[in-house]
This record gives sequence, C-alpha cells and structure tokens, in this order.
Amino acid sequence: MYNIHSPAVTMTIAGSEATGGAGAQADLRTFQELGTYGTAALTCIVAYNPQDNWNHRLTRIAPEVLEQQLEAIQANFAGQLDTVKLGMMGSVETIDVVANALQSQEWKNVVLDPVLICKGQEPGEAQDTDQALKSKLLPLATVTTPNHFEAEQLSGMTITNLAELKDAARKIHDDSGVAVLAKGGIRLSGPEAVDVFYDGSNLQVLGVPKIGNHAVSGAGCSLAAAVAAELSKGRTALEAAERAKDFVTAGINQRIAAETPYYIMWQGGLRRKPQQVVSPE
Ligand code: PXL
Repeated sequence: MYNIHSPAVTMTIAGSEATGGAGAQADLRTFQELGTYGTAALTCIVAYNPQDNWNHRLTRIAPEVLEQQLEAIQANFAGQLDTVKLGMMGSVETIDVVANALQSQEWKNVVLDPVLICKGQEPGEAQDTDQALKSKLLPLATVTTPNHFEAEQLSGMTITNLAELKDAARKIHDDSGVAVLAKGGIRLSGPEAVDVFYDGSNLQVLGVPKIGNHAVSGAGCSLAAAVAAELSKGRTALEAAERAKDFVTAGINQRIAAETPYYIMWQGGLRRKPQQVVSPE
C-alpha cells in the first residue's frame, strides 16, 4: 500500500541561472519550502561569466522546446495545475508561446514577475521584449510584482518616495486590472524596505527594517514564487504578499556568501533553526 500525496501543484516559466541564485532554481526551492509541488518550464539559460565581471551569457531555449515543456507539464497535471509564476522570458517568441499556454486552460493564479531589461540582450531587442511583456502577458496576470525600476517602466512615472510608489501601484493596477505588489526594496531612502500592495480596493504598505544596503540575488524571483505558492494554497493576494515578504526577509537575513557582486538569499530562512554543517567526528 502507498499513500497518494496531493500538494498544490505550481509551475514556474522562467530562465535557468546556473549558479542557482535566481531564476527557476530559486523558484523551485521556494515552492519546496512552502509545501507545493514545483514544476519548471525553461525559457532561457543564463551563465554568468566570471572572467568578464559576471556578465550574463544568455542562451534562449527554442520556442518549440518551451512549447513541449509546457505541453508535458499541463497534460501531466491536467485539472490540478491552476497556479503559474512567470519570470524571465528573454524574447518576444517566448512571450508568444507563454501567452498561448496561458490561454489554453483556466488559471486561478498567474503571478507575473515583470523581469524587464534582461541583461545579455541587445537594447533594441530588450525594448521589444519589454513591450510584448506589457501588452501580451500583463493582461493575463492576476498579480504582478514589479521592482522599483519595473514599476517606473510600467507606470511611466518616476518613483523617489513612498507616495510615488503608491501612485505607481495604483496606475499599474488601473491600467491592467492586475493586483500589484510594487517593491521599493532598498531603492527608497529611509530605515525600512517598503513595498506597496494594491488590488483596486485595498492599499497596504508592507515595511520591514532594511537588512544592509546591498541587493541580494534571488529576492525578486523568490518573492513572486512565494506569492504564487501561497495563492495556490488558497490565501488571498494580500495574505500571500505578506507571507512572501516574510519569507524573503528571513532569506535575506540568512543570505549565502558568493563571489558574485551579490550575495544570495536562502529560501530556508523561515526554518526554525538555520541548517548546521555537521562535521564528521
Ligand atoms: O533577477 C532576475 C533574473 C531572473 N531570471 C534569471 C536571471 C535573473 C538575474 O540574473 O538570471 C534566469
């Protein structure tokens, strides 16, 4: 006899970042920590170049290969999969494939991390990708999690303080109909890392004391993945945003040292005790 286990199934459509700090690797770790069964369809592969200032070397996955991954995941979990997180797309063709997959079934939760300017892209190409993301994916999302820069791009506003972050969140929601978690993070001055949640009726400021003044790799990806995981378990968008923020804050508190200019957030931060390294007797 065996038991059939049925956790919520969540999918990320994202890039691989080989060192594991960001992208699909961070998303899958987040899903695991938050108790969902994680699946991943890869859009591209990012390999930092340690001999060139850790610049991004970007290889796109062929659109038909992305299509096949999505077909496999959606067929395998037909009737169970209702939550998806969208990360780095990398090209207009990829966005078209993803938009088709989103329209091919019903979804309860579509969390869009609007990764704009993919490093590793030519500027003109990056602009086309950003435009396609805004016109083709944002309208299909239920929640979006822009960082400071992305919130400026999506709202067309300059954001230098909390009042402007609130205005931008309202504008993005009013233009798209999507619930917005706009991240001030460490970009706004003041002692707190402040994010703004707005879903059309409820405006909430989520603040926690800043932990240092350096960006940490994986925080944006993990936040959006955590929102998706919490939504898939039945939380409201605001509850999911609050829990995701706690998850990321704990992960930044227990960040992992690395040679890249950024340290890496650890998805195990909410475990009661940090993992101990046990050395043999
Ligand atoms: O943080 C954005 C991001 C998302 N996805 C992938 C990345 C990065 C940043 O490096 O490599 C795959």
